[in-house]
Parts: sequence; C-alpha cells; structure tokens
Amino acid sequence: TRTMTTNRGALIVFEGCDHSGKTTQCNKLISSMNEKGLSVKSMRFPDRTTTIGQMISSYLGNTCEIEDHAVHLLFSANRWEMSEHEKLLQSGTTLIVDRYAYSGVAFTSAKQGFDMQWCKQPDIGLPKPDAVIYLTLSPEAAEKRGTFGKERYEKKEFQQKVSENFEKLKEDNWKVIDADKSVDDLHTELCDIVCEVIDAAQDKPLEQLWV
Ligand code: FDM
Repeated sequence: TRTMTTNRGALIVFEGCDHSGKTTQCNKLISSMNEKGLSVKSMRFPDRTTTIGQMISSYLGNTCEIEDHAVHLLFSANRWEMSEHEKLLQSGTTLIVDRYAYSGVAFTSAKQGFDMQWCKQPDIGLPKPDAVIYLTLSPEAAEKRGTFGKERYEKKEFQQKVSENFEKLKEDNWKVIDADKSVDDLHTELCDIVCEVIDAAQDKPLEQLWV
C-alpha cells in the first residue's frame, strides 16, 4: 500500500548586496505565487519583531552598542528562534527568506579579527536552503540605484568586503543571478527558478546547514 504524504515545501533564500532588489523581488514572488494558489510564506532575517530582533534593530540603528561576537550570536539566535518553521516546510509550505546565515557570516567576517569558520559555527545544523539565490550588481550599477542609508554597515568599503565574503560562501545550492535588469524582467526570471526549485525539493529530504 502507498502511504499518503504531503510534498514538502522548499526553503529558498535570497542573498545579495545593497540595492540588489532582494526585498522587492521577495515581495513580488510571494504575491504572484499566492495568486497561483501556492502555499508560500515570507520570512526575513533579522526578524526585528522578536525580543532578540529588537536588540538587533537597535544595534543596526546605532542606538546601542553590542560587542561584535555577542551581536553575531544574537543574529544566529534570531534564526534559531524561527527554526520551528521547519514544520511549515514539512507540511508543504514553501518559505521565501530574505537573508539567512550567509549574511550572518559575510557581514561579521568583514570585521577585523573574525574568521569564517568561527562565524559559521552557531548556525551549523539550521535547515539548509534548497537554493540560495544570490543577486549580484556591479558597484557602478548599484551606485546608480541610490545612496546608502544610515544604518550600521551601509558603507561602501564594508559592503565591498561583504561581497568578497559572499563569494567564498558559494556552494552547489547557490544560483548567481545578475540583478542589473528591470524589476519585471528579474521577477520573470526568478519565478521560473523558484518553480524549478519547488519541484526538485519535493522528493528530497531537508538537509542541515554546514554539516
Ligand atoms: N545582517 C543580517 C548581519 O550582520 N547578520 C545577519 O545574520 C543578518 C541576517 O543586518 F546590513 C546585517 C545585514 C544588513 C542588516 O538587514 C540588516 P536588512 O535586510 O537591511 O534588514
């Protein structure tokens, strides 16, 4: 006899540099997939709504100081406190996630005195994304899209180091996409990719990050 199982949803993460359109694209994907009747949910990290997230938000807004190692662990804790969302994946909901542990490692290891291996440690064992869609933009194209905001890390030299770190984090589940095109063209491209990822994930078990 054949047991009835629900196909699991896919865990799809978006990473990218400032002005790459990550957040815009995540939002557009959620609405068009909802229109198609697919079960999808959006998440973003940091999730500023939790107690830990509020501390992170104050740190990013420069209204408080937190020691560099300590804040790295808070960003990671903020992902672990959402790991119950694995249940949603198992029950068939696809998660579209704006930033994940890769941002955690890329940003902290852009600071003086941090090595990547140390930075990865606290996120080991989180649900591993079925795909990481990495939106790239040349510094020139990024500059045309506007200036940096006022939050911590929104500085050109720092962002350059972050990009170099992202390059080092690429694994076989990464898809690098050139974001230097119109919002609608990029959206069309991403819709196709996301549908393929959802199809492919159905029969594969969810893995653990960096194990
Ligand atoms: N950021 C984000 C980190 O430094 N570590 C992390 O683990 C994550 C998820 O927080 F500068 C940084 C990246 C960015 C800032 O992100 C806030 P949003 O997407 O602008 O809210």
